[in-house]
Amino acid sequence: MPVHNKEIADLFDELADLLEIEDSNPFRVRAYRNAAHTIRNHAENMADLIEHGSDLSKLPDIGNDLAEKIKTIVETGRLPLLEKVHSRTPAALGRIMEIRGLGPKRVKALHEKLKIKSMDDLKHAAHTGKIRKLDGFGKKTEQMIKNRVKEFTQSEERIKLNEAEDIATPLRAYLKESKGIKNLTIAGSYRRRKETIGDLDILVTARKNTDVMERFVAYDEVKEIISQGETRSTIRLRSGISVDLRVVPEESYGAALHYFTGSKAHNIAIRKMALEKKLKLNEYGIFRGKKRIGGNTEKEVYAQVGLPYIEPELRENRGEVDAAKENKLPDLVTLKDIRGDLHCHTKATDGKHTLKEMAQAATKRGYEYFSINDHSEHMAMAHGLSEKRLLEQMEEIDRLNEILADTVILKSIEVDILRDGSLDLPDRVLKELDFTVGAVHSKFNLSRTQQTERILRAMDNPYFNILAHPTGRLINARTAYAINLEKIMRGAKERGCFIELNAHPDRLDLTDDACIVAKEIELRVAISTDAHSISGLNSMRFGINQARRGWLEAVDVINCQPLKELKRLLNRR
Ligand code: DGT
Ligand code: CA
Ligand code: CA
Repeated sequence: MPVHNKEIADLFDELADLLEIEDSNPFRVRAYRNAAHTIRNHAENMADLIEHGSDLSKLPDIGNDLAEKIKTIVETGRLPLLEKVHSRTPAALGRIMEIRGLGPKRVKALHEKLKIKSMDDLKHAAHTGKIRKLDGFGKKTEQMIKNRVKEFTQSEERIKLNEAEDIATPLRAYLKESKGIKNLTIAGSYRRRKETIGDLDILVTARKNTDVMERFVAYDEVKEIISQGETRSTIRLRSGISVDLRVVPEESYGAALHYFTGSKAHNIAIRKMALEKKLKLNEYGIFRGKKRIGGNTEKEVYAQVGLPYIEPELRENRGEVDAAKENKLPDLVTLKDIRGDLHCHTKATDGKHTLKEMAQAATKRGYEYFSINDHSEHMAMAHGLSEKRLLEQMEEIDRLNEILADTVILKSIEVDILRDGSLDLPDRVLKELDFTVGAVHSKFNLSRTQQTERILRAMDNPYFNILAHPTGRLINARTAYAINLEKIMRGAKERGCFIELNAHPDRLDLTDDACIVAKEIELRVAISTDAHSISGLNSMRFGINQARRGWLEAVDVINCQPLKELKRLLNRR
């Protein structure tokens, strides 16, 4: 089994964390972190490079010593130095340090004073009131630890949709090579495009002589075969995720697809409708008595219970069955409906590509318009745009707009919402832009009321247009800050502002439920990628997935409108 770059990078990151807890030389810690970053983001596999005799020490941040270590990992799967460190400092401490707010010093104190060696030890110490008694800790920290440990253990089990795709795509290609394969669909929450996935559910139809089951359990990435049968097997992959494979007869494909796509609650609602019609519905088909009356396609399943086809993203039993009965299903937004991106960064701040490169990429995607929203100067980060540099960027946009025939670049900024709700650029600058995107990047710990008021104050500014990543959450990494989102959404609607659905797969901020609320109160949404590079523009499809789960139609999305209409919407004056 070839070792993946991610696995190598994870080992170096863990080493850096543990060394940091041990108070090791900061340069050494940094060196391992940088190496991890390089390896993680390198396009070619380290294993392949070594096999082809490439000199790894030529890579950025990799010296001879690190090149040797990488070689050892590729050859043996082990990093001996890390094992040595484990004998002094338990591995779990590295994971504990991922709890936001606990730095290396405090993790060290927890280890030394309370003998904490695992997440469970930490949980126990927090729940028995031991942590608050330590120097440098208090009741608040103890409560924070209790909450975070809970989140942490819950989030561990589900992976983000983009991570699931990275795992599913090569597996799908591999299985497709099997003998006699006909259909193959990844069903379950993956097909419903949920933001996180518990496990993968693969459904296959194949000819009798197929070897798909044998191939499945022999996949290179298998860590453990949990069960193996003729029509159903389950494996766990090295990444930790489990995968179910079911092989069904051709004529059951639609019924099985419906069943294994779920959700369970949706299935139960549909099965109830079948029962009311004295029909039986299961994964093999839809039956009247013993007679099969459908099940080849999902459409047949729905038709037999008297419903139109329901898109997978809607199948959560959140009103879609009633809407289908009344023929009031939404006409869900698609990627094709998107006419532009309203949140992108360039090299001028923390992006990777130039304005021109980003503009060309937008044109290539067929966008009618797109905007540049670099950070403003006062945001707590390096290279924010000063007023002067922003004006220069605006001039460059004017020049580019003269030569770019197909895509209009809109002038914008990601303006920072300060503690008191004021914006970090003066109105005289903001008014020169086509529109603004505003966001919270600091003071996440305000009370719910204060945070809500802060954002409403910001939207009082007549130059504020779109609230970016409204809750600040990072999936599996950072919970939303405390806000009354509905109040903010109603406030946005009253003021003529809009709300962003940030399409980055780490954010997907708004949630699907929040999109449903936005639609209810008729607040329109901007689906934006927050791209920091050309490839970042590709995240749009994740935003579309989430918007569809949130029942949004093209009319609900401002960047599905033609430029003229968009400009009208963004003009509050
Ligand atoms: P996940 O894996 O937690 O992200 O969510 P799902 O929806 O993929 O759930 P999973 O993998 O447990 O099951 C896949 C589908 O199989 C599920 O969406 C619906 C169907 N299913 C599983 N168990 C039941 C059940 O007890 N009753 C019914 N009606 N359907 C079920
Ligand atoms: Ca699943
Ligand atoms: Ca499953």
